[in-house]
Amino acid sequence: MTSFRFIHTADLHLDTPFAGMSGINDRLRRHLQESTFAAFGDLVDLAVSEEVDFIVISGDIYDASESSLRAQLRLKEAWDKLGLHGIPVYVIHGNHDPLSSSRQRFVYPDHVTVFGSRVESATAVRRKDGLPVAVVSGISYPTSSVTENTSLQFHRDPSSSLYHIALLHANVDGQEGHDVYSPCSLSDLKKSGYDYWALGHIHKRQILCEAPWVVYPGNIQGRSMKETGPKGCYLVDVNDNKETTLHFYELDHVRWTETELSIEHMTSENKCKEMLEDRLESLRSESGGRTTIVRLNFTGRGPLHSMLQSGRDSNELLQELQRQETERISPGSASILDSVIWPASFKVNTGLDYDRSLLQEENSFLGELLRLSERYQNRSDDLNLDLDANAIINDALASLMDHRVLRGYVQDLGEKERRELLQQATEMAISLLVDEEPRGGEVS
Ligand SMILES: [Mn+2]
Repeated sequence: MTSFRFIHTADLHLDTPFAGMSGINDRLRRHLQESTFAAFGDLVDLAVSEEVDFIVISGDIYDASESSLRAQLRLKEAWDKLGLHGIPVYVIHGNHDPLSSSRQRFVYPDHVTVFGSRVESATAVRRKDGLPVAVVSGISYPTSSVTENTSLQFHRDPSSSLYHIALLHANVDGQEGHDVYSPCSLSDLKKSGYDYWALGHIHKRQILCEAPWVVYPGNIQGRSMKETGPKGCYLVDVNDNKETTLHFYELDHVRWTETELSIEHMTSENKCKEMLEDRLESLRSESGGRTTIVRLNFTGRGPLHSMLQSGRDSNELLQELQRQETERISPGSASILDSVIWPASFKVNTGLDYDRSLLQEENSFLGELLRLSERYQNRSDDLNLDLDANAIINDALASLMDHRVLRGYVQDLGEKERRELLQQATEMAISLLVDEEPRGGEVS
């Protein structure tokens, strides 16, 4: 009878500053700055109410290696509460909070086990009867940058029949958007003989494998528009036969999300604003009271394209929506902060409403431009088919490649982003060129 349950979490990033949010109301800013702590507080409550046997935290507890005193005090409070309920915690440090960070003011209490810079193991017991149920192993980052494949240091103890859990802060199979620290492959992890790889580092929740379990729980609180959707932790149940079941619990207090709006049937600025307001209200009713930060993604073709593309008008429209939301949450208003839907930004992927095929056939600069763009967008994987389209694109990018900062940006673009960028550039060129020389009847 060796069933047990634990919480797997990672990337708490306590005290994330949420810098760079402009135009934001003070109360909302405080709510944001509190959100990493609030999510962690809910995690502690979940551990208590679900009576887990232990918690594993796979790195990046703090957002900054020079962690704030506030973050450390709040963490200590959480440890104390867990200690009071007899819940042990197993911790590794990641690239954001390596062992080398100098400002650790508190010694961790006895019920919190921190693994060092070589793989170490501990035996976890079931709380109700003290029966050993799992071997928990982990390795911390000594410094903020670990480029060695540390997963190779994990070897199952062949003499033990206990469930084996490995804590590792790593980028498995070189996932995009995160530094390639502690690089390793899924097959490295599979070979180790461990039953459950409790990963951290990649903030997107994902189960890479079920035999063995290889799991990124994601972070517990989204930190920017790059981290959309529900965020939380996994509650893991292991039964007597070591069969493992995962249940995801949402913990985030502020959710980042994107919503798409087509401008196809929008005939005026006022209509556009009404549709935006309607959308924000429906997001509010779906939010379950959770503060939501939303990016409004405009698509489709229509007369409002030019307005949205002009930075000035679209900025004013956004600011107007923000002003209305700020009024809802201003100190004098009765509404509660909990149901804020904050319109943070616009993403404009719209086009002019024109007959593209007619324009494309024109014997003009614009016609030529459209044909080129079309060829690049539709080119097949056989790049040889369209060498000159590629050459022209690369030519156009050459001056960016000479620029120290822009070069990095261009080189990091994936194929999909390149195509999106080209699509936007094409639409921008079309609206500029069409506005320049109105074509009778072709442009509405
Ligand atoms: Mn992280």
